[in-house]
Amino acid sequence: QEYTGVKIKVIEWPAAAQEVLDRAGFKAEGKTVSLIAATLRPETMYGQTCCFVSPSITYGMYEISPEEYYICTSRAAKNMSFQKITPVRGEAKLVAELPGSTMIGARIHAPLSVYPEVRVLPMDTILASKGTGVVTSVPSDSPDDYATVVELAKKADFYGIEKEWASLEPIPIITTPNYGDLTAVALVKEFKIQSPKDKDALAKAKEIAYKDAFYQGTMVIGKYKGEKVEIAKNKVKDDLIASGDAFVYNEPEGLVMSRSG
Ligand code: ZZB
Repeated sequence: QEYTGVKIKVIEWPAAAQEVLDRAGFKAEGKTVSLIAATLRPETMYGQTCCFVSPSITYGMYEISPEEYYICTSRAAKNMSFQKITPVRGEAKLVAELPGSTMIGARIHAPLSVYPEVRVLPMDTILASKGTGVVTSVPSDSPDDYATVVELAKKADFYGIEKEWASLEPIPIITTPNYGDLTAVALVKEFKIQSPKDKDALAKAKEIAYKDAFYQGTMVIGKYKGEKVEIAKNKVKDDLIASGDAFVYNEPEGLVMSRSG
């Protein structure tokens, strides 16, 4: 599986994460720290409204250069080390271990998003065995993301977040003849999805959302507005890579198969 690894820059940490980094002796001055979100939908990055981490996964912060640090699962860092992403083949230099729970509420900058600043929020359904364990949220086009932000906004206190962090409006990115310009919102309604735990319905909705956007979607935002998604997808990906905001991240085939059954 080929993902685009999108660099989501940390602007300010919440106290809990800051403490962990202080204890590790990490000095942030002059350094860029990014959460690395693995996505199959680079063309939707305009609509990022937050970035999800799992509260029950411990992430690693890895040194890519003295000025640049990536946050992802140790499994992903290992994979990256064999893809010329880390400086030494087979090695990923761990600087600190950050429990996902400590990062909730971080202020971040997601490249291309119409929202200049968004937050890190919790997603319980993230699999540690897939991608980087970091998921960027595009509620307009991902049913899982839309179901999750609705849940978070509804039970903000329970999740220990501010309601406003989960309340940014989904942004129209792609229009399709079947679902209009907020595909995920339409599908969550159609399948009567009530929560991020409605696994089967969400899996079906995701499948439809992928196909519908790819084969019938047209961009309604950004540099490739008016172009077919099929064409625009790789152009947006290439632009993100050229600007230094993303890189290609491959997931070893066999592992993906054995994990997803
Ligand atoms: C942004 C995005 C926008 C995504 C969209 C999807 C959609 P898949 O299809 O099962 O291979 N993802 C990535 N890693 C994880 C993880 N560890 N646990 C749970 N979800 C994860 O999954 C790939 C997609 O699932 C990725 O692409 C990511 O969300 C999420 F409009 O990134 B995506 C119809 C889907 N639309």
